[in-house]
Amino acid sequence: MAKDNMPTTDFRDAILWHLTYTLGKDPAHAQLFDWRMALSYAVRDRIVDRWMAATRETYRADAKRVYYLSMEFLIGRLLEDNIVNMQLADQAREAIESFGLNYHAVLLDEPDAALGNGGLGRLAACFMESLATLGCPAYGYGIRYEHGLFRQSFVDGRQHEAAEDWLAQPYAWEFERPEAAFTLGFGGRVVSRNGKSVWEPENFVRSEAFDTPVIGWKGRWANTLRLWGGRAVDPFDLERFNSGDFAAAAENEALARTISRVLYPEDSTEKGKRLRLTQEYFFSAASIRDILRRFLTDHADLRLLPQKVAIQMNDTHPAIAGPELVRLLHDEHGLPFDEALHITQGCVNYTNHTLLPEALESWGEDLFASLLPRHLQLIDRIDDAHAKANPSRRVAARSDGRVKMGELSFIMANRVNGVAALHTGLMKTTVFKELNRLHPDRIVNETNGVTPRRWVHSCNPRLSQLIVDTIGDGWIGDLEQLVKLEPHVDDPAWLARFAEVKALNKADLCDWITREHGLMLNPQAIFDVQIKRIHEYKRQHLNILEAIALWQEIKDNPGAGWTPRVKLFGGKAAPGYFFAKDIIRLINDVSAVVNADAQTNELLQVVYLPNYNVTMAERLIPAADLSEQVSTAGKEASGTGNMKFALNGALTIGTLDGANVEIRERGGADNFFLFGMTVDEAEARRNVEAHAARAIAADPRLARAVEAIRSGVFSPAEPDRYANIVANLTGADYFLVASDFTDYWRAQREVDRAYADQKGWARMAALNVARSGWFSSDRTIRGYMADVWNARSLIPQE
Ligand code: NBG
Repeated sequence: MAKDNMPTTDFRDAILWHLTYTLGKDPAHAQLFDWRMALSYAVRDRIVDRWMAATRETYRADAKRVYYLSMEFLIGRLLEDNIVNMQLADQAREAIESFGLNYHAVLLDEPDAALGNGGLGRLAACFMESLATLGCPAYGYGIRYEHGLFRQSFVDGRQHEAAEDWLAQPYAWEFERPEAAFTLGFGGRVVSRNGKSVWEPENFVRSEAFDTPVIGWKGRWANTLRLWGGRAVDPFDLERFNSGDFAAAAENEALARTISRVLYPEDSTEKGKRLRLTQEYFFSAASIRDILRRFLTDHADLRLLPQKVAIQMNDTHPAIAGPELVRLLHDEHGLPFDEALHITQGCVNYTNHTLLPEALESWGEDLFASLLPRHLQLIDRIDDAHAKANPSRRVAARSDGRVKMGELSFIMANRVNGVAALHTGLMKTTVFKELNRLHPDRIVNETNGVTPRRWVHSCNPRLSQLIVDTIGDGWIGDLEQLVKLEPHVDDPAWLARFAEVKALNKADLCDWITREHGLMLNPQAIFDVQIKRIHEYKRQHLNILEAIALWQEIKDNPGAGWTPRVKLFGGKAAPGYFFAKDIIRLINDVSAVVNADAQTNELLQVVYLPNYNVTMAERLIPAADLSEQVSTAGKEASGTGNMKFALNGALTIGTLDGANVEIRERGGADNFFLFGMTVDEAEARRNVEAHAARAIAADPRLARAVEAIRSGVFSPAEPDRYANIVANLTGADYFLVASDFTDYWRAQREVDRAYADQKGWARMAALNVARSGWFSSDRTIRGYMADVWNARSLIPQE
């Protein structure tokens, strides 16, 4: 093969070409990495053509562009996604196998890009895919963290964190754009010059762009994910080097790079560090400049901005984008302040993802002023303008000595949205009650969704094939077509195939767990799965308490006809969240004791899989029978895992919280194991004196399970290891674990009975699949396009 053989239409040749000329490898010596990269480049070439066509079309149509600003994009692996969306799966597999390689091993060689913590980041990744699928011209903007979310392992049952380095190898999908860089200022002071306020920053950093194309289903449209990396303005001080101070010579570069070095691993917990605010300003300011630059290439009148630009702030992390845009329009482009504010408010929108008070960002004004002195002044003017227009009662972004990013985001936004119906309703009555009263049309609901390409079609090929065989493949791009499955659930032969898919998926998972962790699982058991970040409100400790109580009952009464169960856990705890880390350790301790009990281990196993990530979710979800969605009512904004499970034929045991409510409404109450208090009941319960102690006294099973933890049954070498958890469960118990336990136990036994009827179970699970088509992120994005962005698709409608 000679170099001028490229471009080629033959996919196999394209891989060989890249192996030779891009990677410089002789096929005879190529490693898995080389083959994976060569395959990725061959796929990428084809994506690039579509990408450029889409970009040209966006300019030609002078269409409104959507900008999705997010501190997190939890992407996972992209190779299979891209192959599938480009409809190259058969060609890619054939080509790779023709080289004597295992196709799956090549796909799995890719590092899992974890530039996010959990649901919020994964939602952003699903949204990017749906935006491309729908042909909505859009850009994702975020940070190119050198180290994504930490790698988790267990040492004596305890979480151990290690740095992750997805960029240790070159990343196949990105294009570096050294020309698209901005110099950003921090700190310094504001001076008055000719009656104008001028910010004189003290420090400067450069933002450098890295672009990843995001291809939609069937390759009909592609958008850009642009991630910023921090660079020094003067990377190297030759004078200091020459004088022998080698470390100091590179100091500027090291400091600048720190900005994009690590993802903050907190998730719905307290943050508030200077570096975090620096990161927030860094990526928001770079993105806003980029947006303005693009607008100004084709337009001169900045007043047209809201017609051409919709900016979505994914939670409050990019909230500084609002004041930054005001600053650029007013200070740098000379528009009057009121006009600058008005234009900005026409562009900016805000999604709220949590009501937990500890997760609502705010910054001490001294810290804020030391980093962003001009922005603090502008926030005061924004507050004043807002108060003047809404004189009834003052709600301000700056109050009590703090800058409150939720209030700021709301005041700056054209639309504010929640992520599930229940959550949106609660936003109106709790955190944004007063602002909602002032702006009753501003809050809208956009219930979350997930992309069916990754979360059914790719991760569950057997189920996908069965659905395709049954109703064709239209559902992959139009998930609501799944309703066409409904008549088939009463066909015994079809239902048997449906059950067979689950059985085979479970067998695959068992093999993998045996290979990776040396554990043998009972594939006949209910696979009961809780995978998500570890947080008190998500109540993994309720689940493990039930496991303890179940273990005790089985021991009391081994012959009572128990339905075998495997409880699988996965998830990371924020490194500084000690209670969550205790929960992890407790689950591991319980697992060690229960799995070693020969009297019960045919009937109950508890497994905590380390280092849960997107790839692991793709393995676990297709093999799950039962989806644990047990948060305290009112605390889980939406959940998206709950949707993935339902779509893959798992039944939910859950509370009336987040999107569970809508999943149950659509799937049918008969196909959902509901338990626990409602939001109002939970609120009322918290006011009952000693509610936890009462609940424990009223339920001997619960009392015995708590006592086992307290007395060290699972930590014999250190009986008081869980004193903290026990004190919480028997004391304040804000998340109402004790109060919901009895009903949870009841619902779990209903699960046992339902599962014992295998056909009945399969029917319920199939109904869940058929009725979950609404939870596609395509539907969600259509909602944003219509209600929030006023944006349209540029794919010609058939
Ligand atoms: C999370 C919520 C989830 C929700 C995702 C996506 C944060 C701050 N919030 O319930 O906890 O599904 O956002 O909306 O990560």
